[in-house]
Amino acid sequence: MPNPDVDVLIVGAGFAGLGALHRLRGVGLRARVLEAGQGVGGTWYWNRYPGARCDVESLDYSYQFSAELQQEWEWTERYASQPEILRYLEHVADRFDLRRDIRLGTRVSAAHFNEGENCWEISTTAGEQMRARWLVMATGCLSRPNKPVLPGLQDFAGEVYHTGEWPHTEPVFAGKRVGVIGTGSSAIQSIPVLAERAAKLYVFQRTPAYSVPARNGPLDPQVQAQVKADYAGFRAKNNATFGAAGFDANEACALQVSAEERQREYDKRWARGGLPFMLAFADLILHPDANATAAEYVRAKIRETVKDPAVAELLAPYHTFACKRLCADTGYFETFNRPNVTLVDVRSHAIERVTRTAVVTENATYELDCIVFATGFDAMTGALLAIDIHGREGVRLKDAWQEGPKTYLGLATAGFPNLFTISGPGSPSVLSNMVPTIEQHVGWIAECIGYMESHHVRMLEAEAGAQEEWVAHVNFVATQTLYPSCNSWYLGANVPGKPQVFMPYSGGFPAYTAKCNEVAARGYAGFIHS
Ligand code: NA7
Repeated sequence: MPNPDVDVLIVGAGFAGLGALHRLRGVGLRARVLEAGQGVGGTWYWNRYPGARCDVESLDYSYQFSAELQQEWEWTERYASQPEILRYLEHVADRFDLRRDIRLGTRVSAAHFNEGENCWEISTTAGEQMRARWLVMATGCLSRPNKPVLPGLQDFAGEVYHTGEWPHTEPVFAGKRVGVIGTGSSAIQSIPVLAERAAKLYVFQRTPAYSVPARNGPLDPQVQAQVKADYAGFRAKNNATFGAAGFDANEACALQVSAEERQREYDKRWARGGLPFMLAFADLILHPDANATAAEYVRAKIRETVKDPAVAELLAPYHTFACKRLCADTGYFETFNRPNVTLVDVRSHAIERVTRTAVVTENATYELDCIVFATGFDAMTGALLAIDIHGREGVRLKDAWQEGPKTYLGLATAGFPNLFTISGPGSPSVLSNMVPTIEQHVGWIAECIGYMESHHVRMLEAEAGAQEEWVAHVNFVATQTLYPSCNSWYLGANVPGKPQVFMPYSGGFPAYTAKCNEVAARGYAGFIHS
């Protein structure tokens, strides 16, 4: 097969893949998307567990590439639910006629770079083969479920679910004893809903989470109209912030203000709800003493909310505030006041095994009809490394990243020509509002490929030296924060055996964007082209 089937092959049809297809068409390239799911939507296709919703506000968590789309789409809630976001992405696929270039139900199993012909040879699990000059991995940061290996799980006679692979037909929990394993964002969203549906709910907690009330509700039509009156201005303002979101950041440091003023700031943000709580003071993720003030505030709220003091104490987190991703909830802590909910501390007595009918910890047996794993994801690298990717000289990405992912700008990896990662490790990705940062990557990649095609460049590869410098910079910036101080999925610490490297870029979206723009303006400095 001398000619590639398409110019660009995109893996994944979530926010990133759909956006990439649209933008690449815009620069005149033939692109095709391969998507494992039976529908578009990526994260929002798979994570359809009860209570699933975004914790970034709807008006912010949406595409900005089309002014018409921004005006037409009406969000109904302050934080959009999973079904609403999925409807939005389906609408985008239809409105921009994307579906004709998307192959659903097609899982990519391997991608090998053919050096003789400067193209990627892609294989699917169904045994199909395709060739493309460029490969864009839009495989998501949180798309490879993390499933703990529990002895005996295969013998469990009840139902087993993972929040990230939720069935399309909603399971019936009425009258059943349900066990949720995990207390991260997915658990915190689903537990209040499951508690209402199930006869009995056991929550198996290893690490308590910091969570703030989301204060979700119908989106005020006046607020929506106001934003739409100057959507471009709203985007420009938000894109200039650290996290590319309309979070209002306080410039003051926590310990430079009086205890009363600190309390007022925290109270104000707690009442308003949502993740901007973590921007109450500029140094919360930089200084341990500042951090401790926010941590203590949340613990006090938990003690106020949860009636049983022993349960409240177990739910109170003691690790660094926000160094595992902060959660936003609707009635999470209140749920533990229900008579049908029991908190099980699996930190002091770990889960030992599963039997035909129960989860057995070191000190008790819990008879269950259903187990819900809310145990998160092999984040940021899991979906990429699940594909057998071979670069130049047959080097496997798995080997190149043996000590942790190494990229240039989170966009490209030395030794893997003509391959781009959207929201790859080393880019702001999960520390920012995903949709604008995805769009920044998609725009940069489309312009880059367009430029290379028009300059007849057949091969583009990150320089090893430029990559080393970027990796060192990403690590340095992370060490200036408290992020590396706890065993989060940002670090890969949630997956046994995974190398522990702080993966996202913590220098902020504006600094990152400026760097990407500078690299492009200098004729793609740090890349070798031939
Ligand atoms: P997270 O945030 O990774 O949470 C997973 C939870 O599962 C967390 O509480 C883990 O405890 C727990 N876990 C994982 N493995 C085990 C085992 N083996 N035993 C007991 N408990 C376990 O995933 P989510 O899906 O909630 O959220 C991911 C992101 O999606 C979120 O941050 C938002 O960005 C959206 P641990 O803390 O590791 O002790």
